[in-house]
Amino acid sequence: MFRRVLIANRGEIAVRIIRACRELGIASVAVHSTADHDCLHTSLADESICIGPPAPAQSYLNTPAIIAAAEICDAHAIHPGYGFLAENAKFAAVCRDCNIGFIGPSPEAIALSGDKAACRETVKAAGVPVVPGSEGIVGGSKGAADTKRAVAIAKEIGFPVLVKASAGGGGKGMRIAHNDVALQNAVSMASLEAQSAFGDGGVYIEKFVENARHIEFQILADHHGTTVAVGDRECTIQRRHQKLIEESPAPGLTTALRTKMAKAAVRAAEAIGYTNAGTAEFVLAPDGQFYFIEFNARIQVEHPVTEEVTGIDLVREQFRLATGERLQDTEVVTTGAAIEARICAEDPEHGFVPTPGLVSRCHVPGGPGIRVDSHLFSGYNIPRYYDSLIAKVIARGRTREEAIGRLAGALQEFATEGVKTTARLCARVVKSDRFQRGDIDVKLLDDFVPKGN
Ligand code: MV4
Repeated sequence: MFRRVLIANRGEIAVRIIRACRELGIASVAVHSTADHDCLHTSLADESICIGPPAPAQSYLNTPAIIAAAEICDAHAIHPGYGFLAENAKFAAVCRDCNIGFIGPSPEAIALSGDKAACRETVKAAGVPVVPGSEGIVGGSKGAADTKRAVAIAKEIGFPVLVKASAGGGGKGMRIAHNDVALQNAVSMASLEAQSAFGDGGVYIEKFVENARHIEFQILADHHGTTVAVGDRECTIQRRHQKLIEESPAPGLTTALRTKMAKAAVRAAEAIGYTNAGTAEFVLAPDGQFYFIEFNARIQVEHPVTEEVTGIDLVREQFRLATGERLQDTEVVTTGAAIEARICAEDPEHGFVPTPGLVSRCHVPGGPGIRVDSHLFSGYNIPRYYDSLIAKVIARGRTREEAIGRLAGALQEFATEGVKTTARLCARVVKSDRFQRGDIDVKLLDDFVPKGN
């Protein structure tokens, strides 16, 4: 096992990884921006190194600074967490060239899963259903996007269609179009947007699957050809592509459907040449048809719900797999149900504006079946530079009902003095009849988000 690992991240995921290091007997090295000097990851790690001013590009995205920090402290590997450098193929390649382990997939697998249009073709060729749409991109990568071709494809598959950025993912730069004129506009605009946001204007087309649910499968893959799906997650409750509530197992799936989707997820990962922990994302149509949409080459925010129902420590598995160890639990058993609510420092009453600032006092819930993954502490000053996620409250139960009851209670308890959060909003959602019935769709949130937001 690695003796010393650098964590190229901050917040709750950095804390989560430090805890895994501690259990495995790995010395942990935090890196932090000047704004994060007093953060929990900075103080919990065995060592910490300041890597620059708070702008992400000057600290947590600064490859030379992070590699230098790893060299200085003699770290044998880097764990990127999620976001920042986690799905940056170049960064993974630099680690390889510097003989520093990268806790994640190969640069090649990252590059392929990051090219959403190419990934779609690769996975489709392996026999996994994808949404009807364009073969590869409809241009935009070099020169203008081909609006005529987009219209021709839409004619074949029928409106409405989605225009997606090939370098995007997670709904970033996604546009819906209901007719020819709107589609031409959407394709041009999406391509220009993608060019400025990702430096790559490639866009592709998919039929818009109406009233779809977002279901994903956690994958673990070793370097010896074994790939397993270790449970599914329901992630449909999102606002502007930010998930609010996730759970495992996804309610309402038959065993037959779950098995079929798990096999498709494994096949997708194998086609990509994936190793380590990753996630295959699907949309599930109301008629029971499912379609692969993209593959995420990282540990995800919502990984704890899978850990709670499988008993697998996914971050520990990431370390084990990165050292070349074989997968052990190839027959994964899941028990009970787990639900996660993301608590963000945002004000739902005012358009979800971020609410950085001092948390003068706080109370974090506990009790049977409650887990809180967080970097929050009394006196924490939430910096304004980063993502607003401050805590994940995860409830486990023998049944979904028990998990819901526990989560509702825990969210009710959660308190931060000085900053507004999304905790109460999440409590209202999980206590609702619709959520309790498992009647989950993309519109469910509309009933809970205050008007005008
Ligand atoms: C879709 C879709 C329907 N049809 N793609 C993409 C990113 C992820 N956040 C959800 N995504 C979706 N992609 C096709 N071809 C439906 C979703 C989707 C969704 C989109 C917007 C807001 C909430 C959503 C919840 C579930 C699924």
